[in-house]
Amino acid sequence: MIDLYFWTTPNGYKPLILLEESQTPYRLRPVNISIGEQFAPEFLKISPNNRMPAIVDHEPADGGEPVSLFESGAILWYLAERAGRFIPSGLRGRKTALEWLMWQMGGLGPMLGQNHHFAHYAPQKLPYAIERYVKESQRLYGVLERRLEGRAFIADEYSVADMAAYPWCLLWHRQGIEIDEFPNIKRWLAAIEARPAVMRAYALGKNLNAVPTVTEAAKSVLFGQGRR
Ligand SMILES: N[C@@H](CCC(=O)N[C@@H](CS)C(=O)NCC(=O)O)C(=O)O
Repeated sequence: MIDLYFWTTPNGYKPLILLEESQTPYRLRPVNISIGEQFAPEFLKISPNNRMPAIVDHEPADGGEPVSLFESGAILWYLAERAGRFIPSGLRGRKTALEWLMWQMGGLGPMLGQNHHFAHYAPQKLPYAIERYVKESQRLYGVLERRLEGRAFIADEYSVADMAAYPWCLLWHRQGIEIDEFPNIKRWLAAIEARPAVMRAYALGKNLNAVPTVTEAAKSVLFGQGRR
């Protein structure tokens, strides 16, 4: 059994998609980051970075004590290895899934996160910051568009790399992106959106929380945290 510490944001959906795809038994443990539940001492023991998602695996493969993990990329990789699915086999397929997973974690996710911040949440509209992150987002969409040319998925089969990038690219309309300029991404988004496991994951999320995470009240919880 896996406990998934989750809220309805792109990073949260990544492991939820994998758990649904692999039909791994799990319990959803909501962490409402809009009201500060990420600072609960019990949660910080699992996720010292005060961010969700995080998991606890109560039945790790080595038969030992429960294992906890934070960082969505590490969680995806761990759960995929545990399920024996969604990491291509062979040295080359495996390295491709890993490099695009790292690309999402180190590039696409953080840049789109800053894009959202400056375009939608910052108290001042700072043209330089908005333009910088929209342009960087467009560059990254260009990289993904070229990668998907002649390929159904990011690696040669549906993998953790797709599960990492999809929840972020799904929000293209909030990122200064014209999706018609990226036909391969548009086709890839539609293919993933139609997967029953992905539909189940988003239905679960909507059921848990239909309100946007970054409300006016949430801004003071989420932004400007500084050193605690
Ligand atoms: N690199 C981390 C980022 C996780 C992250 O930023 N989570 C956000 C929501 S998307 C969060 O929990 N924020 C709570 C906070 O800012 O206090 C991952 O991929 O897991």
